[in-house]
Formats: sequence, C-alpha cells, structure tokens
Amino acid sequence: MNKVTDLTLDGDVAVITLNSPPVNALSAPVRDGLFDAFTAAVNDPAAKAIVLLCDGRTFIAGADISEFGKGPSGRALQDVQALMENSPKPVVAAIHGTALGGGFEVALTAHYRVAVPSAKVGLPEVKLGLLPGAGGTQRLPRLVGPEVALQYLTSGDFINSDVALKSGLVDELVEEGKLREGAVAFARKLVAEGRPLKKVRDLQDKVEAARGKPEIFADFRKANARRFRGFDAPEANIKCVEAAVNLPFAEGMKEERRLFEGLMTGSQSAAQRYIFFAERQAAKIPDVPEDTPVLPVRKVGVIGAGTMGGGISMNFLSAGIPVTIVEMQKEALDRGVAIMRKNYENTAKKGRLTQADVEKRMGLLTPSLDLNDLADCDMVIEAVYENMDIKKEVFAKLDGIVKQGAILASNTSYLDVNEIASATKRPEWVIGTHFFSPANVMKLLEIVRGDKTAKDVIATVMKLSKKIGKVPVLVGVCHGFVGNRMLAQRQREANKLVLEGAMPWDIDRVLYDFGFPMGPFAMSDLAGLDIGWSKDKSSSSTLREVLCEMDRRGQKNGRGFYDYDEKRNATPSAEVEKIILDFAKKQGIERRKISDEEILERCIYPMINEGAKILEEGKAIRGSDVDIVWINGYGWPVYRGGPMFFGDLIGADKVLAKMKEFQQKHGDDFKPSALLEKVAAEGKKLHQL
Ligand code: TC6
Repeated sequence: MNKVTDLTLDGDVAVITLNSPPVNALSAPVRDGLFDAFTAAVNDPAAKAIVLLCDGRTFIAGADISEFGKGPSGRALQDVQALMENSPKPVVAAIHGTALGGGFEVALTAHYRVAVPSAKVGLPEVKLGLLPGAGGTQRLPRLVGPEVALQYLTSGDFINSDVALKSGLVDELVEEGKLREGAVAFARKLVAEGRPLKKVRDLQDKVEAARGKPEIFADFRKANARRFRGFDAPEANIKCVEAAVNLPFAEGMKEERRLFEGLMTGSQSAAQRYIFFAERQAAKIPDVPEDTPVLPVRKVGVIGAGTMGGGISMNFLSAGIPVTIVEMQKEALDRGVAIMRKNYENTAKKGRLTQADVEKRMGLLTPSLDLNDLADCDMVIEAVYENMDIKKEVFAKLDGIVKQGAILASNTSYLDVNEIASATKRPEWVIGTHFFSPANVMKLLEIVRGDKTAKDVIATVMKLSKKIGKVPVLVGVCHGFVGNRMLAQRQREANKLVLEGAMPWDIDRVLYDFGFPMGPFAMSDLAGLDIGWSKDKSSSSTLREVLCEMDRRGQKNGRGFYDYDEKRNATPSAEVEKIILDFAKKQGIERRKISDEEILERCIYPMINEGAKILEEGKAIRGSDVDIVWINGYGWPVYRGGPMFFGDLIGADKVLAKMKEFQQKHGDDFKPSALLEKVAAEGKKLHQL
C-alpha cells in the first residue's frame, strides 16, 4: 500500500480510504494503492466485507486526465476492477461528492453502492471526446436499460442521488455526513443477511429485452442528429450500447476498448481534454495570486433594462444575489422586468424551475428610475448604449453616488475601459465586463482589465463570474478585446469573398460544416442588417447598406441575405445574388470561382494571426485563453479546440506560409504577426504560449 490508500478494520469490515487531492483521480499511484489495498483486504481473514470510500471533497472523479496520451505506468484499472468484482467478500462503494467517469466505473464493479443524498454520479467522458473505457458502456445498460444509458452516456450529465437510487445505480442512501458509518453498517447487514455478491456484468434482462430492436438506436440517432453534429464521441458511445445489447459481456468489452482507443488517439478528444484544462487555467492570473482578498458582493446594481441589462441581472438573481435595476423611462423599465419574468417562466414551463423559484428570483429584483438607488450596491454594472460619451457621463454620475469600495463595471464590447475609468476619481475600482448575448445564457465573460484596475477588484470579479455560472477570461484594453477583434477579421474576409466570387450561402455552408452553429451571413440576418443603419445616412457603399435600402433587413422582415418563410427557414435569394453581381460589377471586381478550401483559410487564418497579435501585445494572458473565448462566446466547435489549438493542428508554419501567399495576392490585411513568424520559426505551439 502507498500513501494514497489507507486500510483499516472497523470490526469485521475492512475500510479502504483513498486520499489523493484534489479529486481522487485514478492516477498511477491511486491505481497501485487500490490494487494493494484490495489485495490485502481480500486476503485478511478478519475482514468479512470491504468498503471503499474517499477522503476530501469527493469520491473518485475519474481517470487522471492529465495522464492521457502519456505512456502506460502503474497497474491497469481493469486489474483493480477484477479484484473488486471477483472478491469473495461483498465490496461496497461509498459515494460522496461526484463519482464520475472511471470513478463511477470503479463503483460499478463493487457489488453494492451507497451514497449520501448530496452525491452525484455520472459518465461524463463524452464531454472529453471519449467513452467510459473501463466497462461503463457495458455495465450501465445492464443496470438502467439501453434507452436511459444512451441518454446518460451521450449527454455526460451528472445524476442526482435520488434518481440514481430509483434507477438502481446506487442501492441505498445514507445520512449526510455519516457516510463511513452508514456504509460500514450496510456492509455488515449484507454479511448478516447473506446477500449475494451482485455483479452488474451478469445482469441480462434489460439488454435482452432490447435485442432485435434496432429502432431504439435508429430513433435515438435521428432525434439527436443536430446535437451530435460533428462530434465523434456520441456515435462511439451509441455503438458501445449496441454492443452491450447484442454481444456477450466479454465481446462488448472488446468493442468498447477498440472504440475507446480510436477516440483517445484522435484529435477531437485531444482538443476537448485541452479545453477542460484551459478553462480552469483561464481562472489563474499570474500577478493576482489565489489568496488575493475578495470583496463581498451582496448586492448588485445594473444600469439599463434592455436586452443586455436584463440578461445580466438574471445571472445574479439566479445565483441568489439581489439586484437593483435602473432605467430612465418607466415603460422601458416595466418592459425589461416583464421580459425577465417571462424568460424565467418559460424555463419553468420546460420543467427546469418551479414557480416558487421564479418568484424567489424576481423577489430579489428592485426596479428603479433613480440612479441614487445604487448608492449602497457592492458592484454596479453599466449596460447602456455603446457610446463613449454616454458611458463617461454615467460613470461620472456613479462616482458621485455609489459608496466608496464598490466595483464599477462597464458592459462594453469595444470601448476603452481606461477612458471610461478616467471619468471617475477611482479608476482602480473600474473594470470592464463584456457579457455575450443572451447574457443569461452565454457562458463567456470577457473581463477587461484597465491600466489602473486593482488586483482585488480583478480577483473579486473573476470569482463572482464563476458564482454566476460564467467562464471568465481576463483580457486587456484594445478595440473589440479578444473575441470581437478576431471576429472582425473573419467578417472582413467573408465580405470580401462575397464580392470576389463566393455567395453568402457558400461561406455560411463552409463555416457551418467546419462546426460553427451558423455562418456569418445567417448570423447577420438573425441580428438584423439594419443595426446602426439609417436611411438618410445610407450611402450605398457597402452591400449591407444596399440590402437595407431595398428593405432587406434580415430575419425580422423575412428578407436579408436569405429569403425566409413563415417558419424562418432560410433559402438563398435570387434577388440578393443579382444585387451582389451588380455591386461587384460597379466596383470593377472580376468575379472568379472560389473553392471551399480558400473560403475556410481566408476566414480562419487571419483570426489565428490576430490571436497571435493579441498575445504579442499582451492583451490575453495565454494562447489557451484565446481559445476559451472562442469556444464559449462564438460557437467555435469544441472538438476543434479553438483557433490557436486549430492553428497548431494545421501547423503554425503552414498558417504562416498561407498568410504570406494571401498577403502577396490580397494585401496587408494578411500581414503575418511577428509572433506567428517566431512560433513558426521556433517550432513552438500557439496554444501553449
Ligand atoms: C475518465 O474517467 C475515463 C475513463 C476511461 C477509462 C480509464 N483528472 O473542476 P475543478 C482537477 S475521463 C485530473 O476546478 P470543482 C482540475 O484540473 C474523466 N485532474 O473543481 C482542478 O485542478 P487545478 C471523467 C482533474 O469542484 C482541480 O482538479 N471525469 C480531474 O469545480 C479541481 O477541479 C471527468 O470528466 C481529472 N479527472 O469540480 C470529471 N478532475 O485546481 C472532470 C478535476 O489545478 N472533473 N481535476 O486547476 C470535473 O467535472 C470537476 O473537476 C469536478 C469538481 C466536478 C470533479
């Protein structure tokens, strides 16, 4: 036995306690320790039963992801599982926290499982582009049936203990805080009652019942095709459940191994595992140490009850933090509050909230028409119109109203936070918080650090964002920060490509096939082509202006780059095609055939290059932070790991060569960044900078 496992006798029950912080992941020392502890417990004549439990915050949270992709070392997990399953004495897994992935697969080889009410179990491997490769795909369907197993395996959702109890994933719940005593008592009862050594692998009825019913799988694939689009792992998980139904256990295990190895060596899982760690890394700020004091935020003020202000407020209400929301006009305030209520009620209708939850959240909201009501807030977020003069005016007023020691945040997508801060006498308390629309749904929060923003303000806003369910990324002041700055590159090229020879739907198709939820033109139609456009100032100088002049305003009036039917289904528009051809002709552009490959490279490579420029200028802390922005805020497909990771997959040298080629043909929009040149020359990786 090694340091991570401890074996003691509690009367006639052997208790194996695992202690490997932070989450008891199944690293080589843990596997070795478990193997030795189970060997000793099985061989100890004084032990009549064995309990496995964990110290610290959780039961085993899975394989040690940081070991993946490295060479084998230590005992195989299967050896530990075989010892447990074949033990001549009952083995009980005692679960608290989260029993996940390989951790839950270990629990599934115990003869029985007990849990405290707050525990959760699950097989979230699909989220890492994997499948449970330690028998999870073969045992789960035997316990809960293939239909439920398909749901769990392809969603990776955590399962609450009450549901786990009902479906037989755990056998008994024990009192919160008394897991050890409860589990030992349960084990003793098994011995006293002579209960059988239940092996999940031997259960047959549920898989047999599904045999000869291929429609179970066909229907499931069809119903989820949209959700699984582009991902390899869901299909591999489904195939494993098919194997569980159609093959004997040992054969199913072989199929599971084969499919697991395919995923493990592929680029999708590498990308998804990278993103798992990158997201956690983004929370770490080199010059703001973990122990930087955090300010208490008990009450938040939001200025503006429009789409952004309302969405931002909902985040705090949902986390139980009271919000005072201020608008200038009563109608706008009432409308904003009504929309928030409606959003919550829609969630309640879908069964994801109770009406009591809705009332509780809305009860935390204080609508107001007076900025003075923000005086005692711990943090105020301004979400007014994106205009520097207006924002500065608001901040100057706030400076005179809000108590000292409160954080003053601006929800801005482009503007200079230093200039906004200069409107106050306390720039160290000012910070940017760029929420993404819909702000109550989108995970990303770009947190903009001004030159003078204090460290405890940064630490507080980073921690607070996690509390409200966001993925925070700290960025520096520059036009459009990380996300919009890179988006501008893609948009510019998409617009140019349309004039040079591609159609909007060609570009949208290529980017959709790459994995984005929609292309830039479908996106523009959704947002509205006439945002910021006015008839009297329109000069027919961009395609977008011409479309607006022809009353093609986007989805909202059924005509934008596409034509829309009543159900908002889009079809390419012959009228738009003609407008484009005329427009290009007027500009003297000779159109040519543009390949899908060129569309992708022209749209994506300048983004990678811009990401490198952002890093070069120190506007993002690390390459992986750039990727986290794009995954969580702009629909970049997670299985492609973000623009920096993708650039490395292509090879920085290849991206550089293409940029140079495009620069020759199309000018300095493609000028390579010095950092891209350096990375390519030194054979480094952008996502590891
Ligand atoms: C699998 O099991 C495959 C099996 C196939 C057969 C072999 N490994 O998220 P937190 C670290 S696949 C290594 O901030 P929370 C994490 O990086 C795995 N490290 O905490 C962080 O480190 P830092 C299936 C891990 O309380 C620290 O622990 N399992 C692992 O918000 C704390 O993490 C999963 O996918 C790991 N498996 O949430 C579960 N897990 O402090 C993945 C965590 O240095 N884990 N770390 O930054 C989670 O979902 C969550 O971490 C949590 C705890 C719910 C367990």
